[in-house]
Amino acid sequence: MPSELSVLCLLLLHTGAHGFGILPGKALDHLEITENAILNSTVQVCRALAHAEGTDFTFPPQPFTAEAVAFACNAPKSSKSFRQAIISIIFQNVRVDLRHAFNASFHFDEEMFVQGRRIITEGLQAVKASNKQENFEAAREKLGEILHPLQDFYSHSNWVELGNKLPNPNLIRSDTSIGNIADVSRATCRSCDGDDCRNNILEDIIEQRVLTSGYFSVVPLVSTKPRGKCSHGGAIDQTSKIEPTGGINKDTFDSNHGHLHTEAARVAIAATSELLEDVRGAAGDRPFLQMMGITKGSSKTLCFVIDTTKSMSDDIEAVRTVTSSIINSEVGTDNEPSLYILVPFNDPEFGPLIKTTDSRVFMNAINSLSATGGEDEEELSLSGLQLALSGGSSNSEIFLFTDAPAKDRHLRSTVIALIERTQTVVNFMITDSTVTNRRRRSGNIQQQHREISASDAQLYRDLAQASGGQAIEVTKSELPVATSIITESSSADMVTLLQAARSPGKADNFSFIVDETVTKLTVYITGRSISFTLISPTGESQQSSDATGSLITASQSVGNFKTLQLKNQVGQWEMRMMSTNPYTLKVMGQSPIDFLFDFLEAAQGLITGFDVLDTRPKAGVNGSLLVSVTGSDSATLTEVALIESAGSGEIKGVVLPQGSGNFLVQFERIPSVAFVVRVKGQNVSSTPRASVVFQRQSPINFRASNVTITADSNSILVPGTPFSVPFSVMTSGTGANFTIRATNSQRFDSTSPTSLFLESGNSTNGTVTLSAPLNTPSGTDVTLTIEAEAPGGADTNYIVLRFSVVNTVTDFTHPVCELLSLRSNCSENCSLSTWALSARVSDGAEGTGVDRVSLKQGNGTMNTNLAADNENVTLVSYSASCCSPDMELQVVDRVGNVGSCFYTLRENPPAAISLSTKVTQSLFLCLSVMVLGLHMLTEGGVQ
Ligand SMILES: *[C@@H]1O[C@H](CO)[C@@H](O)[C@H](O)[C@H]1NC(C)=O
Ligand SMILES: *[C@@H]1O[C@H](CO)[C@@H](O)[C@H](O)[C@H]1NC(C)=O
Ligand SMILES: *[C@@H]1O[C@H](CO)[C@@H](O)[C@H](O)[C@H]1NC(C)=O
Ligand SMILES: *[C@@H]1O[C@H](CO)[C@@H](O)[C@H](O)[C@H]1NC(C)=O
Ligand SMILES: *[C@@H]1O[C@H](CO)[C@@H](O)[C@H](O)[C@H]1NC(C)=O
Ligand SMILES: [Ca+2]
Ligand SMILES: [Ca+2]
Ligand SMILES: [Ca+2]
Repeated sequence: MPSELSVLCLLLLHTGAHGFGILPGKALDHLEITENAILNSTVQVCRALAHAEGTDFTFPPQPFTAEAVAFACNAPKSSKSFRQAIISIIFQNVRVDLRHAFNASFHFDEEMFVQGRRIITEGLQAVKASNKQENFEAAREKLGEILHPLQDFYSHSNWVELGNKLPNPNLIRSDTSIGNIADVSRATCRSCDGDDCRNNILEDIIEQRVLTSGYFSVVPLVSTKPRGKCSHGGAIDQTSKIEPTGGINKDTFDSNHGHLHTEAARVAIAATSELLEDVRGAAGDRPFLQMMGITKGSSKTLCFVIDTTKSMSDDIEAVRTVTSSIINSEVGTDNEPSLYILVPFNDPEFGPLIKTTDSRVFMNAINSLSATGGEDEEELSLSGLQLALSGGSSNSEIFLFTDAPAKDRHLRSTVIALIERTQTVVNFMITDSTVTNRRRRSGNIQQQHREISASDAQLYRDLAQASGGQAIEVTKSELPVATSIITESSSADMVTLLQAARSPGKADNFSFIVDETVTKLTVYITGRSISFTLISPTGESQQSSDATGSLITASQSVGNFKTLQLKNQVGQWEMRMMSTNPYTLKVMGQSPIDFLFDFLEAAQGLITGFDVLDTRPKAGVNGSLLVSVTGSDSATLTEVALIESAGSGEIKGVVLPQGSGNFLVQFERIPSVAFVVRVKGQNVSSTPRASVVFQRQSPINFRASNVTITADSNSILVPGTPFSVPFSVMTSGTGANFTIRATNSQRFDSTSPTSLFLESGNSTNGTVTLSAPLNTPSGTDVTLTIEAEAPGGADTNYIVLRFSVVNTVTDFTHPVCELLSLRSNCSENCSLSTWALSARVSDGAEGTGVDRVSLKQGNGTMNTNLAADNENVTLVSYSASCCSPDMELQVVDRVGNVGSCFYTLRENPPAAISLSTKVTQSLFLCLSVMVLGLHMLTEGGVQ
């Protein structure tokens, strides 16, 4: 055992973070186990891809961090979305303890092996189906949920006690035996107390390799534990006080089987890696990385929502021009968008949402748009926007083009809910429409301008402002310029330094801090006749009317929209706005350092921990945020404040570092009015300039509410089967009849109450029923927003839920290969000779069919084609140099069952010991030491 290595890892950990204290209990360890496995798997995939693409790969230093892994994957701009993906997976994992605390199947308690495995395998099918439809957000959520029981198996069952050193591969398969499960009537444990609990599992159970797990209940006296069965153990488990006393869990070092905690955690990491490997096999390497938020290029999404009604032909032409210019200038550069989304809307139709990673597919979709129909003068703009917000990626930016008022104004609060929850910025490109009338009598052609009315435009302005975006109002002829200014400046590493709006307008002073990492400092202003004075950190000033000053290096103005490029000067700037017209002001720059955050809610009851909110936080009472600093492993937060959007009131939180760049921030009070989140921090840079002070702000404006909504349901919808989502609503304000709205992004048939009477402090229940049509493809994503609105709209809250549609899977076996021929004429000098094989791959008569065949190992050339006589058979031909004597095919069917076929020229194929496995082994050791510093459970020892 290379013990120096273990010592090194331990030291690194001690100097680093101390785990994720905000999520006490077993959450802590699920978090570490999950993060370690994700970092490991991602490194493996990036290494394999680099190898396949013939590029260099350098392992990041250990212990791995998301930053370092994104860098090693040659995707430094993805570090923020990678962090976000990891956090999202972990939150869903941790949530299982809060949502399903007493459901034994989710924790492999009470010998619920079959039920626990069903949760994993059905969830795994959903993950694979979602990935296939590129619904990565849904895939991540489900992935997090199923990793929880998978990891618990190793702590709660006797798998490790049976001497197993490797994961149980049958937990991620549905057609095999899980093992020899103890009969319900078979005794498995004897009573024990303290140290003698090491040997409380009956000898015959161990000798015959019988699987069992502990019973668990927090209710005293009433116990469902059958005679002779093991208990979970620990202070709050009441079953462990009943014969046979004691327990077998390995959640912490203090647990009854705490001496096996490290071993259990080690196997849980390996099991997590194995499941991730299966997901990777089904998805393919690039889509797997996309699920993890790692993409080539800039990792930004280019999302257009476009009105395609009759008067829009000029606008569509402008979008075409801008798109082709973005594609021509950015494809192949590291500023290339990694995802393209297009949502057309018309009246009465809207959609479909087109999502692609291929710029040509996107360009073709835009080229095929034409301006027709639309009937009356209002169009379904918010329906289109709702679809884009539901199907797009979080933390991104949307551009909506229209010249008409929204016909679907009733979606206003739904759209705001989705903006807040996905933290997406929406920019509106509003043009006046020109109606050409031919006046027959005079023969003149008259042009009539129809400007969108002030109140109609106000809805778009309000939505833009809520999201921190711009509502740009220009003529059709100005649109191309305005669009290119705003889209071409968008980049994944643009950070917001300041965002503010005043409506009605009033004179006000704003300040922002520019740090050394910021470049391309840009100010965006919307509003009419705006005047201001800009003051630099050195006290220099320049007025808006002054074209010769040195602070503004370039400026452009079109319609109500103005941008200024500022001289790069580090320090605190000031912007004195003089206007009394409404305006928005936004200051952005490029910098790797940014932040992510989620609102948290402390769990009530026996299980302690924090859950991420899918709703608005509670107004006027205390609340918490999880803030993650991205783009630097050495940055730390010094201040987090909630700033009132309309004024200057602010509430500062208490910042508690949690390690891995995460911070728990606790606020005494969440404002009752709209607010933004602002962070300040320090980055210790390696350059001589010792430390950088930075400030960032969320562009999105958030609101809190006196209404709470909770909902809990399965997250998988089966087409053709009605699906119920029970929810409850409560208000701490005055009782009244609340309006209830339930909208889903797929226009599935749905029923829900339209109003509920709420008594103050008492919760009221309701149910939404959704039905997906029978022909809905597996992996379809649906977002359901349930809203509750107080009379007159004085207060609103909502919950945003995501479901996956998954058809019942009956194909559980992977495709198989049959070798047709293998020819070799290898000579002494392997580089001068070649070998070749051909094989047929099929998925059997009952199977869903071969979806993908790829080369997993081997340096040769592979070709595949469908058999002429049978389209269910794929023929593979392969040829390689004799220096590359091994080859492995990965074969995947349409529901994601993954198989592999290995062929070799060697007579005694070696157990693959290569450099890579050695590296993996050392990592493994390191991780097993890492978990020593952590706990699977609190001392309370909740399952
Ligand atoms: C919540 O209730 C308090 C007191 O009743 C009130 O002052 C506040 O404005 C309400 N907040 C919201 C968001 O409605
Ligand atoms: C709430 O609505 C119900 C049924 O529509 C009505 O009978 C009741 O009077 C309403 N209550 C209030 C406080 O408005
Ligand atoms: C809440 O509901 C319970 C049971 O329905 C009832 O006894 C109680 O009076 C209600 N509380 C209020 C404040 O209306
Ligand atoms: C509301 O639903 C919850 C959870 O499903 C249930 O425990 C509670 O009894 C229900 N309340 C009423 C008043 O029906
Ligand atoms: C890392 O991932 C590889 C491949 O995905 C796997 O074989 C290995 O066991 C993993 N290592 C650990 C420590 O889980
Ligand atoms: Ca129109
Ligand atoms: Ca219309
Ligand atoms: Ca199959």
